[in-house]
Amino acid sequence: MNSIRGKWALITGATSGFGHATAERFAQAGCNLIITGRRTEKLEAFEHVLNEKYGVKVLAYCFDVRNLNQCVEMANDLASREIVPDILVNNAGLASGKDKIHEGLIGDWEKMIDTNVKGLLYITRSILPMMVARNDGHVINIGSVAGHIVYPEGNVYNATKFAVKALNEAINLDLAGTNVRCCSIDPGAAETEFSKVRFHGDEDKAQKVYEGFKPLQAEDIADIIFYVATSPPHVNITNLVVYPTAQRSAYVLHREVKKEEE
Ligand code: NDP
Ligand code: 8X3
Repeated sequence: MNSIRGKWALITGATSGFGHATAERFAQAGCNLIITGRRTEKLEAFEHVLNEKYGVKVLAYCFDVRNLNQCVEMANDLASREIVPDILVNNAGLASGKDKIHEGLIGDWEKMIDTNVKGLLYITRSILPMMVARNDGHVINIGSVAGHIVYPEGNVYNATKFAVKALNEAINLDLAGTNVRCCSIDPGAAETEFSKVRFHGDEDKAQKVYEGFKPLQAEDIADIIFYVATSPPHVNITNLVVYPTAQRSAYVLHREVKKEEE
């Protein structure tokens, strides 16, 4: 195992779900953290918890990854502190809406494209040059099984995650000859705030997504990210696809039917 104790990991979208669980997993292992998100209160409270509970150094940057200037400002601030992230987890992302393409909301599409594709690019373009200059680093992109197979009403979300898959491959190709590694971790159904966000805050609709089966938990993905981040420097895991056991594809999900409904 390649220890991450004392290293710096930058995790975008650490206020909930995968990002939050990953920050906690990394902190347990003694890794210093740079955490981001838009919800100030959550981010600052989490910064405090990580620092108090695990004794690691934590820097919190509250901003929207859709804002290029703010991505660059964070990178400049890190550079002024002489911090080069050893690990970048490009996690901030979302689905917004689930509609047939001819009924989709343009605002939802823009949110997803601007966050999942352009936001990931802005962060990568701001941080990767520092890694390349140091000839060391690890980029871990959170893609999705939605980037491998399109499902009905997934349309634009699918397209953004296909883009993440392409960019993950592109980063690996363009970094050939350096010691900077790049991996995409592509989960299936996982119970986080994802569905609540997708359905614009409708909790009932969100809960139904996970009825009748055991979905992936944020901690499952955090463990996988930790495994990838601690692999030896000569090992480059470029892609991992992970489904809950009840789900074998976007089209095959086994749900137990409740007795009273039979
Ligand atoms: P959550 O909604 O629980 O977490 C999303 C995180 O991203 C939050 O911390 C949120 O923070 C942050 N975020 C969203 N938009 C922005 C933005 N514009 N700027 C900055 N931060 C932002 O969902 P998950 O943990 O499930 O999602 C994390 C990633 O995993 C996403 O890329 C998602 O597409 C992907 N994924 C999720 C799956 C699932 O089933 N849950 C399966 C496969 C992939 P804040 O609101 O504070 O800004
Ligand atoms: C999230 C998983 O299957 O809802 O990326 O697209 S899915």
